[in-house]
Amino acid sequence: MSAPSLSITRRIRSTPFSRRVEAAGVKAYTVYNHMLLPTVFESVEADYHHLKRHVQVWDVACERQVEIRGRDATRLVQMLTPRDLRKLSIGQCFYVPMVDETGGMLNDPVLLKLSEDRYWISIADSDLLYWVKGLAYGLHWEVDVIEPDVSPLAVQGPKAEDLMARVFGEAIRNVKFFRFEPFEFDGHWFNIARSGYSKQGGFEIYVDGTKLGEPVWDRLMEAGQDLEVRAGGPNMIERIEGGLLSYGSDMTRANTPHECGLGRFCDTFTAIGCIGRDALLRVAAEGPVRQIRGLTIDGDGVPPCTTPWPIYGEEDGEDELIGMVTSAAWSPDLATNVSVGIVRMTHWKPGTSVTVETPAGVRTAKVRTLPFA
Ligand code: THG
Repeated sequence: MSAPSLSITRRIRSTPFSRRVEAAGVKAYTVYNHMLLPTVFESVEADYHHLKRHVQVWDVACERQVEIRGRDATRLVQMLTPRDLRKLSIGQCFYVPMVDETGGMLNDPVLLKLSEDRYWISIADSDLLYWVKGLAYGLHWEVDVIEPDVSPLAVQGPKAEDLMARVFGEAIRNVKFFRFEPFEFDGHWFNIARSGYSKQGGFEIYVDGTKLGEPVWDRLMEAGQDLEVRAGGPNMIERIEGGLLSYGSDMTRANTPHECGLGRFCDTFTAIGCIGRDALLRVAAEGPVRQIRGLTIDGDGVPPCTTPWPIYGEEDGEDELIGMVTSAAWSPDLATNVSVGIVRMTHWKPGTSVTVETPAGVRTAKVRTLPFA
């Protein structure tokens, strides 16, 4: 069976780095925020090993920014999330659940505070722009809500800091986790954060405009030759090992942040003004009845999870449906299948034995804590 290919048209937006990504031999894309997101260069496993040893440059332009600017910007951003934003300072990033009026997850972006009246919401895969624009219009508040021409380029892996220091200077080493600062490139200033969708460490360059995309890419590739720099992308195996969640896969509008294990990013009692606050107060106090967990699945490598796989557990001597697996991959380093799923509280204790109905057959599995590694 040959893998189907993707019909690319204008609707599936290219990025300032797309020509370089193709020249680097991209083998697979996914679509994220209506934009190309490269996922495989050599193979998922080879890319995984390389990411954990060296350094990669990722076209993550699909992490689009929703910019909120104006006198009421802070008030509007606080409406979107149960995380208390009074603790967010200029130059800082927060990972924030964003919820609707029922407390359902709309997105799980990284929020950047650029100034007292200006924010970037670096979104996951959902059309958050329309929700925010609708609110701003309906409230008649003094804010502009736009998608600026900003394209993140991630540099990830254990050698990321050395590579970044060569291109942007030694001062990059002083940028702390989830902080950002402007750095100069050919007379232009880019915000650079220590962040990214891997657990291997690294940075994200918010490349402003389209013109400089290829020059930045080229400079990183030239400077990193002896570091074995390569093109890469968010890696399914590494992100599951690291317990990084994927909106649309591991969580949807049907889940509260607490079910997603994102309760530590919620201050529901003090987040006054948050749209979903009333709905979340009860679950924040009582806790959820199902929650995201890791699961190791026995046997050989399972195929990717494209529709949820049922999880069964024993209850009063009978096998009952107690959850579903939403992402899975074979982990070469852990020598088992690692997966993410949502599990009912009766079975969510780490170490609990369950069975998972995978396309490769029914498998025994064990509930684990996230992250795996
Ligand atoms: N970087 C930026 N934008 C993004 C992502 C990113 N937008 C889309 C997507 N990724 C949003 N989802 C996540 C998920 C996890 C993290 C960041 C964005 C993350 N989590 C860390 C963790 O869970 O260990 C740290 C969270 C913390 O401690 O604050 O980094 O990757 N720009």
